[in-house]
Amino acid sequence: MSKIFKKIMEAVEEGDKEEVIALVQEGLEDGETPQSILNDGLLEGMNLVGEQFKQGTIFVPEVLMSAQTVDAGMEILKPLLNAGDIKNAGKIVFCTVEGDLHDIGKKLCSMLLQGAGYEVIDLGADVAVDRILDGVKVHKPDILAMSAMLTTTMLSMDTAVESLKKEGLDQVAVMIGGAPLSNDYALKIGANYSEDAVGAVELADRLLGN
Ligand code: B12
Repeated sequence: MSKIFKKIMEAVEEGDKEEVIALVQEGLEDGETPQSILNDGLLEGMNLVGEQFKQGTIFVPEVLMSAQTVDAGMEILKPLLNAGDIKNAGKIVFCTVEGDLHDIGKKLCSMLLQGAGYEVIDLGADVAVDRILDGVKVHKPDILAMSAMLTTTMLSMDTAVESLKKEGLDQVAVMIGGAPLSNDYALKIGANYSEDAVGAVELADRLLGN
């Protein structure tokens, strides 16, 4: 592995935002691709952090600092990952569901979807079902995308899909994702699932026939 990726992973682990920003820029100057800086540097770093969190060797404040470094790195990469395509593939309203603050996965999916020509309206994290319905009414998207990272919060996706039906808004396709979700759960609630950001683009393309 290139040295720069290892340095980025370490800086993410240490929650050192300034260092991550400097290293991402250095990587780009050295000719590394935005995709590899994202996957082999920032997200690999976040994986390490996730492992340590799981083992109980670090806690929420440290994870949050690391998450912020990934966010800062993604901000630099975003325009580069989006540069390829300007076609209008469709409109997507995206959110993380109520009670859930995890938004890195959502941001990453949004970035790649935008890169593939989708207009993404990001409602943010911790979004209640009422606000999701309002978002669908106001923006009239082709797809509603919802993210959840907690087994407790994913359950509100079912309520959201049911509420769309009740309000006669079920012409919108629904796609869901996040670590605790599965294809089985998606089928059960009448939604579509993909496990990662590349898959999110493929799924959106398939749903809209792009
Ligand atoms: C970062 C993080 C945090 C940060 C979040 C910061 C932020 N701004 O996002 C902070 C510190 C706030 C946090 C808090 C908590 N967290 Co947390 N967190 C994580 C961690 C380490 C990484 C998540 C992440 O960002 N991964 C990187 C991104 C890129 O991956 P991703 O989110 O999975 O997204 C990808 C796919 O899932 C998919 N995807 C995601 N969304 C969507 C949507 C669609 C439509 C599609 C198609 C695809 C898709 O595509 C993405 C890209 O490939 C995970 C551990 C882990 N390994 O996942 C725990 C984890 C999710 N957290 C966990 C827990 C328990 C918590 C807390 C309850 C801890 C506490 N005691 O307070 C709180 C809850 C706060 C809340 N109310 O939300 C647990 C969840 C357990 C469970 N099954 O419910 C995990 C799994 C850790 C663990 N092993 O215990 N956390």
